[in-house]
Amino acid sequence: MQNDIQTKAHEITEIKAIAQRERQKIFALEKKVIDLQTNYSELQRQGNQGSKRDNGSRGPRDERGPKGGKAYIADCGEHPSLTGAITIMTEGDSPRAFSVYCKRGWTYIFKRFDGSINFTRPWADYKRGFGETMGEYFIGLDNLASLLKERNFKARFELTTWPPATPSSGYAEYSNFSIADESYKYRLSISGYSGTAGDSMQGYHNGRQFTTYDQDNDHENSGNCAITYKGAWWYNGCHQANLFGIYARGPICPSYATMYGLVTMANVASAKHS
Ligand SMILES: [Ca+2]
Repeated sequence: MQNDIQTKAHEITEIKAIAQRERQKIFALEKKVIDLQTNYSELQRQGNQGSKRDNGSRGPRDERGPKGGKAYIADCGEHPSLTGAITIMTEGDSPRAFSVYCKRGWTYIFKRFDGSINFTRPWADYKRGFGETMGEYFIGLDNLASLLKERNFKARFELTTWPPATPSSGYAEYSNFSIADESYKYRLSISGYSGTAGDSMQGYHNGRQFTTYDQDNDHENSGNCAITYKGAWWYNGCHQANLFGIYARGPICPSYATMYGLVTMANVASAKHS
C-alpha cells in the first residue's frame, strides 16, 4: 500500500514535469509564430507601400513637421489651436525630441483608427515608438516617461465602435497619470477616473509594469499575457483593457481587442497637463 502511494506520487511528479516541459515548448512556438507574423506583415507592408516605411527604428515618423512658429514645444497644451504634427522637446537630465500629434491641447500617446500599423511588436519598438505621427502611431515609452515627468498630466482614452451597427463611443479620463522609466519597466500610475466608457485601467492596471511578447513583466505565472492576448500593455494577470491587441478590421469583436465590450474601430489616448 505504502509502495503504491509512493509510486503514484512519483508518477504525478513525472507527469507534472512533462506538462511543464510541453508548456514551455508551446510558449516558445507561440513566440516564434508572433515573430514570423510580425516579419510577414512588415514585409507585406514594405511591399505594398514602397517607400512609405514603417520600420519603427526612429519612433513615430513626422511626415509634415511643424510649419511656421516655434520648431519645438514643451507639450501640445502650449499650442491648443494646433491640429497636427509637431516636435516636442523635453527638458530634465536627458532631454528628448520627438514627433507627436496634437488636437485641442491634447498630446496624443497613440492613435489606432484603420489598422495600418502593426502593434504586435517587441520591447525595443515600444521603448522607442513607431508608426506615423499623422496616421497610427505609438509615442514610445521613453518619450512618454520623459514627458510625463515634466509636469502633472491627465490621460484620456477614446473608443469608438465599428459603424454602421449601433455606432457608439466612449471615453475614460484619469486625473492622475504617470509612468516610471525603463529601470522600473515603465510602471503605470493611473487614477481619478471619470467618463462614459467605464474604468478598465485604474482598477486593474494601475501599478503594473509593461509587458511585450519578448519581455514578460506581468502577473500571470503560467505565461506571457502579450503572447496569449496578442498585444502589449501594462498587463496584470492579464487585462481589462488591451488597446494594443489585434486591430479588428470589421464589426467583429475578438476578445483580446476590447475595452469593456466596445469594439475598437478607433481608439486613441492622449495626455494633457493639468
Ligand atoms: Ca508571466
